[in-house]
Amino acid sequence: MKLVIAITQDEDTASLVSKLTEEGFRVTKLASTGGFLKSGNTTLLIGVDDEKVDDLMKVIEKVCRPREITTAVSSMPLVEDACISYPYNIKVGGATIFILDVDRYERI
Ligand code: 2BA
Repeated sequence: MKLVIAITQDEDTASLVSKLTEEGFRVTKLASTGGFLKSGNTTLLIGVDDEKVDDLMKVIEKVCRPREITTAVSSMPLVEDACISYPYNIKVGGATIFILDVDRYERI
């Protein structure tokens, strides 16, 4: 068994969770925050049999799409309490995925 941790954009979460549930995957949804943009994203925990991992990846690839986001980045302070913010385009991926081996899985 594998634990798939998928960090996704909030915009894709509702459709992804619905599609995964529809396809028979069990999902836990956590609200999370990206360290770089400091804005909300969603972390999904999905426990899945080894042979189902490829099917799961296909669903994630189908629903989650990369987006270019314009964000304000603050420069180094010029003088005390004053700094300049400037717009910056950044490409956020459709999903960041970690796949871990599960030693033991129990539902009690
Ligand atoms: P954030 O940390 O808010 O990052 C959002 C996007 O900003 C990233 O998209 C990437 O394009 C850019 N970015 C992140 N760190 C950067 C850096 N040090 N320098 C330049 N650009 C940077 P993604 O790579 O698609 O990541 C989307 C979200 O997935 C991240 O949100 C973070 O929450 C998570 N993530 C990505 N890689 C991770 C990792 N290795 N470990 C844990 N979480 C990760």
